[in-house]
Amino acid sequence: MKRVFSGIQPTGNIHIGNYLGALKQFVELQDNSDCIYCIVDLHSITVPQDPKKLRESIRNVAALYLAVGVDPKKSTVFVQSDVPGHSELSWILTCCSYTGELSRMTQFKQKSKEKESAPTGLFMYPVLMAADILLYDTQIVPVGDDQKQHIELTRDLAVRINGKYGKDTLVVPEGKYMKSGARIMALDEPTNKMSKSAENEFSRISLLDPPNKIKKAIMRATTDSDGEVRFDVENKPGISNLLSIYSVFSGISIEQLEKKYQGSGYGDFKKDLVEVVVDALAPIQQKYNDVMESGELDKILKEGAEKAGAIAQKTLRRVKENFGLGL
Ligand code: ATP
Ligand code: LTN
Repeated sequence: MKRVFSGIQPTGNIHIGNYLGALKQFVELQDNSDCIYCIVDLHSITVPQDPKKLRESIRNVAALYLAVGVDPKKSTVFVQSDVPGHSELSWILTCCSYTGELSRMTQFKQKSKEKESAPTGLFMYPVLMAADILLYDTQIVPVGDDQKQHIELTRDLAVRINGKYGKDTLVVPEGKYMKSGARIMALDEPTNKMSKSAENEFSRISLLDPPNKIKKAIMRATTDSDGEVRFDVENKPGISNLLSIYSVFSGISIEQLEKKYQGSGYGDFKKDLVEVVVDALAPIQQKYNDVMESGELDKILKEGAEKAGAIAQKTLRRVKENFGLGL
């Protein structure tokens, strides 16, 4: 079975972009792969976090993993900072990375805004992500489109290290992206990706949003003025984004949707979309409440960390051996 690894930051507000780009793949892969899913709390402290809120958010993301269908009997679910190997391998990889390649990372450039006071953690973020992946001899990494550059860096680091320290030092992974849903755009500004951290809460639909909030976000979503429900990302980014969301949640193709709403204007289309999204999220919200009430979460995460920790130890032993580190 192929080894799969992915992670989501516990920064709150997991939205339908995270779900359609990443989480949905987590669930699909777990029947025929050996999946490890992580809550990457060390990544989230690259920007300041409130300790109490962070701890809450970690449990919130873990519960959402289970709520969307990640099954702890099939997959390993754990919190990154519970396995010390992530930080350890991260240092070894740091010493094999170049400041030039890290400076070119789009996410770093966007988030640091070239400020002197940009946190060093933001700069090192992709190396820690590479460590997460390489620590488990991962072959497949299901992620959204925006992570492509980080996956490429991970591959470059693995190939570079294998060239210098022996070809069996690290497994070179591959990214896996959804055909549709890999990049859901913000509802208010459909040329930006939907984001957890955007200020306007109506720019996204979070998985735990109540129906009236979902309705407001969709009815307010930015569209164009020609009134035609047609998929055309270049000229009609707003409607195209809503069509993608409608299509992946309902399973109806975009062409069929275009036909269905021919001549009917945006109002009806949006009203139906509200219903589709509310219906799709209702069972997830129900399961989330069940998981939170069950009191099983801590046990699942503890067992997950033990399982992940054992795999991590094996990889680290091999890497350190090849680097000549330790006794
Ligand atoms: P933010 O949305 O605040 O920028 P993020 O991108 O850091 O947060 P993560 O929690 O790190 O979000 O991402 C989790 C997963 O969701 C990643 O695989 C990422 O590629 C995916 N993802 C994030 N935003 C979108 C989006 N708008 N469309 C599709 N996938 C997305
Ligand atoms: N950088 C990712 C989150 C992340 C991740 C990982 C994803 C951290 N480590 C390892 C896949 C594999 C993001 O989506 N912002």
